[in-house]
Parts: sequence; structure tokens; C-alpha cells
Amino acid sequence: MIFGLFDNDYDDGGFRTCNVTGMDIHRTVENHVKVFGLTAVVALIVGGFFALTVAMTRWELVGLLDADAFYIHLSLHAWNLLIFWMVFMEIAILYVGGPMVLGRRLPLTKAAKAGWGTMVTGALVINYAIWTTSPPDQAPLLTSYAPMPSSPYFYAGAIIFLVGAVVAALPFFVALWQEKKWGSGGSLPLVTFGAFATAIIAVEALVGGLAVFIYALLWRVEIIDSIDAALYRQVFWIVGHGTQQINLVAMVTVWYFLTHVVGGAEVVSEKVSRTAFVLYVFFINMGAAHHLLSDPVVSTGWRIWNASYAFYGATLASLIHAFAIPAGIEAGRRRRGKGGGLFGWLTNAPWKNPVFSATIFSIILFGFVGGITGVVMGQLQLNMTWVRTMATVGHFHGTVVLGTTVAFMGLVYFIIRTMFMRELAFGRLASAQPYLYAGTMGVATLMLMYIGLLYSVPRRIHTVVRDIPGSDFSLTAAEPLMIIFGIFALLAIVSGALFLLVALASLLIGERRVPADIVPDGGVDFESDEPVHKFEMRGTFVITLIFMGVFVLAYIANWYLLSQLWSIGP
Ligand code: HEM
Ligand SMILES: [Cu+2]
Repeated sequence: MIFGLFDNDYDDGGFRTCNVTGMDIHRTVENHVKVFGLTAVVALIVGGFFALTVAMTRWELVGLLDADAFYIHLSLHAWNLLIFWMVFMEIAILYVGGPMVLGRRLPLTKAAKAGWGTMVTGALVINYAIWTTSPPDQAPLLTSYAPMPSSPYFYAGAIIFLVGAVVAALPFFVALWQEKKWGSGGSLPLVTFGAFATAIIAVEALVGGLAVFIYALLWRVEIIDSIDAALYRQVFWIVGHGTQQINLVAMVTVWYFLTHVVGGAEVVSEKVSRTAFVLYVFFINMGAAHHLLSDPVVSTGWRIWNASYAFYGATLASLIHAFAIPAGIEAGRRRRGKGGGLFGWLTNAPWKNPVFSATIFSIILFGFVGGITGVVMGQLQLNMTWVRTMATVGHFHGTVVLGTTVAFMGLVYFIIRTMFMRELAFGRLASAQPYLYAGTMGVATLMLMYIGLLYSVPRRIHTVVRDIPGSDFSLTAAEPLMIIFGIFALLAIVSGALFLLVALASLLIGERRVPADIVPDGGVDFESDEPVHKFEMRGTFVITLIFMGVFVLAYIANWYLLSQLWSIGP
């Protein structure tokens, strides 16, 4: 079959045993994971192309596109990357976390195929609708805020895509149900538990999305004659924020999985980690309110309760994972005799393995860049200095790019090696790629934040530094930082293209590897009499203290900046 991508050897029952993870993998699961993963990579290519045109427009020295084209490109950038690249990967993750980890075949393969086909159709319709936008329709951007109209095909495409995603998720739920019915009777493995939390949040998000896009479609084709903009916003963020939470929880699940299989990490306390996933299920949705913090449509009390007090339940969960995962790496590696000193467990880790380095960069950058800024800007008063500026764009590139995209790149490398059974092409380049991407995109992201925070350069406008139409207000002071942003954005796009080059070359011309070659660092089946929590975790403790220090500093700095905006009193 197609370039021999789907022809692993299976026994008569359709199973094979993976010697990296020790899992019994059924052909049906593996092939569907591959198909969803490959489709996600195609979306990454399309969206990545538009990263280039969008960034080269905002870098006004280049000023690539005019206003109309800019909004079309920005919309395509957002939908292909934030929605299609992520959601196709997430369905693959559900299949890995569910049936694959449980050693089952994929139930309802027809539903999986139908779901995939429906999602692809939805994605194509959306791309077409955005690309052919013409007045009175507006390019939707991510939010398609009513009452600005977008093409009816856009709303229809969104509905089709969401229905497809729900259908594609069904086999995962059925696999869990089968496990409950016929399985060993024990509790679900942690990765499956994490995938289950992801799936619950996903279904909530998708149902919210169906509600909002059906509402908007009915209005756009004039079956109902008006749309309540405030209601639209609140319901939109159930899916708008919900999809980000799927990204987060899926990413955390991938962290547990990959640090274990390639880094020798273990779970120090199953109970604590599971509790954190449960906290997500209960509290994370309230975070949707943070998108309306500076919006007059909801009462201040509602905003403060949901975005602050209630949401801290989810923040706590993230902090627990942020401690539990490094602690698991530290203790797991010490137990395997790969410790030494305060940070020896970290410095002697398999840094040349791009699966490992991508995972670690994702953890660090998500925490320090995306996470801290998220909590800071999720605060009612501080939100005013972030919202609608490039700082917001900086924040979410810290989460969905430096965090999720980097982790998913690691996962794609892992799938190429252990499921497609290919050696990574261009070995050295493959090892360097996560460093290049995380490094350059890290700088570009920080610049977006500074440009927004220090100069209030607005987001979603194609030219402002030289000229804000209709005003003599000048933002030229932001130009030096814009130049740094532009250069690093370009470098980041090149590094992202290197990922695609390595991934596609490995698949098409990569050396086929015999399964026995693949050995996990630190070993998965490791015998030791000592329980993992007996081992020291002082390195992690120090890292956590550094994290807290940065957090406090960022908080103070933001309040300081806010206090500089205007003076109160006589
Ligand atoms: C090299 C990589 C990337 C670069 C240089 C880049 C650059 C940019 C820039 C400059 C903007 C803001 C434009 C504006 O508001 O005027 C933007 C918006 C956005 N980007 Fe990226 N981006 C990259 C990768 C990604 C990835 C991987 C994702 C998602 C996984 C993503 C998701 C988004 C979203 C959702 C928006 C906002 C769209 C809206 O305002 O509706 N970007 N990007
Ligand atoms: Cu959100």
C-alpha cells in the first residue's frame, strides 16, 4: 500500500507487540492513528504557509498583504493550525490513549473512517469558504464574531467538522466501555485516564460549537432574522476556549506518555495525577470566561467568579502536573541509576532524541511562557493591558505553539519511529530541529508579548506602526522590537519547515527499521525493588522554586506596568 506506510507485520489476530512501549498493538488502531496523524501534518503545512504571509504582513517593513488578503490569510492560519492540525492529532491521541494502551482493537472502525471523512470535508469547506470570502461577508478570523457576517459555507463547514470529530471520538468511548465490561477490572492506566478527561472536555466543547455555529448559520441564511451578539460570544467561547482545553489536556497526556517511554519517567503518585485530571474536568470550562474579561456583555461579578476563583481549580491542576511530571522524570531516572547530583538526571537524559527534547521544551516553555502569562492576563485588572494587543497573540503562541505544537511534533517523530518504523531522515538535523524551532519561536513569542505590553500594538490589524488610519497616534517606538519579531518569525517558519522536511522525508525515503532496533532510554521494563517515591526529587524542587520566582516577578512587573498607565487621585 501507499509507499509501504501501512504494512507492519501482525500476527493472525492482527496484533503485534511494540518493543519500545511493550504494548500489544492492533492493526486497526495503528492504521487509524497513522491516517489521522498524516492528515494533521497536511493541515500543519497549509497553516504554516499562512504563518509566513501573516507574519510578513505584520512586520511592516515587509508589509506583504493588503487588508482584505490579510484577514483571509489570518483566518486560514488560525483554522488550519489551531483547529485542524490540533484536532486531527487529538483524535489520534485518543486512539493511542484508549484502545492502543489498553491493547484492544479499534471498535467501530467504520465510524472512525466516517468521522475522518466528515472532518476532512468540513476542513475543505472551511478553507474554500474563507479563501473565497467576498463582501458583504468578512473573513471570520478564529472567532467569527456576530453580527459580522461570514460566508454561510463557513458556518456549514464548521458544523460538518464538529460532527465529524464527535463521530471520530466514538470508537474511543466504545473501547473504554468494552474495557469496563470485559477488561481486567482494574483502574484505567493514567494515560487512558488523561485521554478520557480530554474526551469529556472535547464533547462539551463540540456540543457548544454545534450550538453556536447552527445559531449563526440560521441567522446567516435568514431563517432567523437577528442574532444576539452577547449570547453568541458566550456560547462561542464554549468551543473557542474548550478546544484550547482539549489541546492542554491532550498535551499533558502526551507529556506523561513520552517522558515515560523515551525518558524513563514514572508516575510518582497516581492518585495526585489523577486528581489533577479530575480538577480539569470540573473547572477548566469556567476559564472560557477569561475571553470576556474586558467585555461589557457580562456582569463584573460573573467575570470575577468564573475567571478567577473558579478557574483557579484548573490552574491548580496544571501546577500539580507541572510538578508531577518533572518529579516523575527525576525519580524514574534516579531509580534506573541515571541520577547524579542535583540535575544529573536531566543533563544525562537523551537530549539528542528529538522526541525527548521536543517534549521537555514543550513542558518548560508552556509553563514559563504560556502558563504564567495566561494566569497573569486572566486577572481582571491586568487583562486590560493585554487584551486586543499583540501581547495576547504572544500568550497563546506560548501555549498552542511552544506548548502543544512542540509536544505534538515530538509525538509525530515518535509515531514515525515506532509505528511507521522509519529511521528519522537527516539524523543530525532531526536532532537539532526541536532546538531550532523552540528557540526561534520562543524569541518571536516573547517579542509579540513585549510589543503588545510595552507599546499596546493592537492585534488583527495589518498596519499600525507607521500609520493608524485616522489618527496621529504613533507606535513607531515599537519598530525595533518588530524587527526582532520579524526576523525570528522567519527563522521559526524555516525551523517549522525543517520539521515537515524531516517528517516527510523519513516517511518517504527513511530507512526501514527492524522493530528490535528501537530501544527506549532508561528502559520501560525496569526491575527494581525500591518504589519510585523513595527516590529524591530535589532537582525538581529547585526548578519549582525558580518557576515560582519567575511567576511572582511577572505578576509584579505586570501590576507595575498597569500602574504606569494613568494616575488616580489629585
Ligand atoms: C512559525 C510559527 C508561527 C508564526 C510566525 C505565527 C505568527 C502569527 C502572527 C503574527 C499572528 C497575529 C496576527 C495579528 O493578530 O495581527 C498570528 C495569529 C494567530 N496564530 Fe500564529 N504563528 C505561528 C504558528 C501558529 C501555530 C502553530 C498556531 C496554532 C497551533 C497558531 C495560531 C494562531 C492563531 C489562533 C492566531 C489568531 C487568529 C485570530 O486573531 O483570529 N499560530 N500568528
Ligand atoms: Cu481560553
